[in-house]
Amino acid sequence: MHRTIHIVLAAACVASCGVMVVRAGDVGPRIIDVTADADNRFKIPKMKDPVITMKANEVAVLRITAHRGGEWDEKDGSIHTFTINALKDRGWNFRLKEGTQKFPVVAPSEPGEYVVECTVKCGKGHDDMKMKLVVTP
Ligand SMILES: [Cu+2]
Repeated sequence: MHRTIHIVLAAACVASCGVMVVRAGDVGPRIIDVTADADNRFKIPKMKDPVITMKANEVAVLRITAHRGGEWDEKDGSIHTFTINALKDRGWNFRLKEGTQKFPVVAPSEPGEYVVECTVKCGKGHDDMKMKLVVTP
């Protein structure tokens, strides 16, 4: 009798733990890939005009891969930035080094369109180095 109960409890534990492991993978923050490329453009795989779409207050991780253009910031070696002026004070201002870096972000609570720009004078095309963040309700 006792043994039966123990086996049932153990089975229940294994089952629920298994479910939790699967769920933990599902609810992790979304990873958003962006490239700040050597031709001084932002790029997102499979998008002609790169746009990031997030829900208001969504938590995500930006995974930005940067490649050096013609010029860079001599002071700290940053080759581009990923900057949203309207959200700078909420952390949306990342100085990029060659390679891939991850940045946790929280979308603003105000839906709308936000312009992403590069603030490092990175060479030809720098003035047009922009993309969009669209925040949906
Ligand atoms: Cu740039």
